[in-house]
Amino acid sequence: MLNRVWAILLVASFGFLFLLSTAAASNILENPGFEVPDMSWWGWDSVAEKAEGTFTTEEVHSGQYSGKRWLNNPDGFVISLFGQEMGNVKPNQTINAKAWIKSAKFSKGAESFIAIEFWKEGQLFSAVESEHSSASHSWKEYTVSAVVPEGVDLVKFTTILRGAQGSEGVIYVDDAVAEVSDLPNKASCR
Ligand SMILES: [Ca+2]
Repeated sequence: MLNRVWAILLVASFGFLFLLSTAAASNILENPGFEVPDMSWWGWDSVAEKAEGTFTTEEVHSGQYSGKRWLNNPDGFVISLFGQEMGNVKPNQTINAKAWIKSAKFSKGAESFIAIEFWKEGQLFSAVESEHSSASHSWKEYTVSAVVPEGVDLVKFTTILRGAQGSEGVIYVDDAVAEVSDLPNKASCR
């Protein structure tokens, strides 16, 4: 009888923990819809990358603003990175991230995608990338899922606009989400 009581308590406890960990999955990105201009997203003015960015009302997926990036290097290879560092992420946790991107004026192999990057002692350790798209021209949701490796000390959510020599392209980004959970990575089981 006592064993049965313990068993019931144990099952109830696991159920409670499961509920707790499920409820804990919330968006950890700051300013994910770009509704607070000039807040949070690094990489706006990376002149060395020959790409520029701003907050804009030209195109939005929701709200009043989106983030806009464009390539600006007719003479060479271009890559535009911007995103956020995610604090308090631990090894073996799963990160599910997504963002809406609308592309425009893509030429010469320009493409866009999102990624989760893992850094170790100042070096890029590994990265998991979403599907790449070179011609969406309407709002498209990009998704990526990754498990945090052991030993990394920095995790970044990154939005990427990339081209070959002389590529042109504009992207609008909105409604980005990154959720962290201790549950197994469901996305890999499909
Ligand atoms: Ca928005």
